[in-house]
Amino acid sequence: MTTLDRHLAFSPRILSARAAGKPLVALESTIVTHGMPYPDNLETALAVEASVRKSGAEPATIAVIDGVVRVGLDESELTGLAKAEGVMKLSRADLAYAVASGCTGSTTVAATMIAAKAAGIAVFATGGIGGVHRGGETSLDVSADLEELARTDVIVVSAGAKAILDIGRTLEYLETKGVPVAAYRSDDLPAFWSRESGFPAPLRLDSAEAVAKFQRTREALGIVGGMLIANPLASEDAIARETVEGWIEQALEDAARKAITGKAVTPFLLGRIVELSGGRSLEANIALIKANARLAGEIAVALEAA
Ligand code: PSU
Ligand code: MN
Repeated sequence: MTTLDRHLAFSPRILSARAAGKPLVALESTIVTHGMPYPDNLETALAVEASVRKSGAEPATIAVIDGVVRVGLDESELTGLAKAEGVMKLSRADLAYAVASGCTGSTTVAATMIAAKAAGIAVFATGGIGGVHRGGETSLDVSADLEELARTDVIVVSAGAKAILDIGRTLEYLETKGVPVAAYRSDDLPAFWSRESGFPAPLRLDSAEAVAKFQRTREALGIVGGMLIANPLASEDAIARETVEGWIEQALEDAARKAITGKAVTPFLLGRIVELSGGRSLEANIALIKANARLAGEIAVALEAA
């Protein structure tokens, strides 16, 4: 029993899924509170849960509510988070602070990985991980998501790293930390809204079973830490890299002019790009997180059999 256990609360649905031996998939909540506007955030959160169920797994959306790490939220709790303003965006540094202080906060990739590990959940779906920001070599703005992937044993399914980042340096960081990065059914590393980032994927895996076998082999060899499965968005939902790049450059300029820093950077850029794209980036973001949830469910099912 870890010391986190008394701070973890499982929803009734998660408890019965567990009792029935159903595989679980963790979902994060920062995408709900800071990643998308209301009501798209709520509709997406519910659709993403449905995607996990289609694969035969049970979704466990994670958030801190009144100082308790909640594993599995019901619709009214998700609605509360989706409408809430000023909710904390929690990462490794402040997850325990929120619990100790009785706060409510959403969990980023890093914090969701910590909670998933504590809850015994091996697979987690998100949209795109955080990484090294453009100019990160001077600003030192590097997401805590990368360090978490290095140390916490959870398989993270995403559409790669967000295109607003410096993808090359993000890959270098992951390589240094020994984090496997595998594109799903592609030779290219996707870049969130686009199918390609301009970088080849370090590894390629073509089935959920292959992901499960790779993970079980890592465990057998005593290799700890997470891995990133980068799932490219379907062609019909993806946006061309050149199109996205224009919006990103404009959003970055606006962020610099407004002197946006720290945790506020990623939510600002995502929100600004939704405006600049006339909602197209949001549609792609919704499609990619649903696809990632579906794949994560398949991987969770395959892991049980591997
Ligand atoms: N994926 C999305 N939208 C998001 C995120 C992921 O489609 O908003 C969130 C995740 O919670 C991720 C965070 O951990 O963005 C990265 O924030 P930062 O760059 O501040 O580490
Ligand atoms: Mn940052």
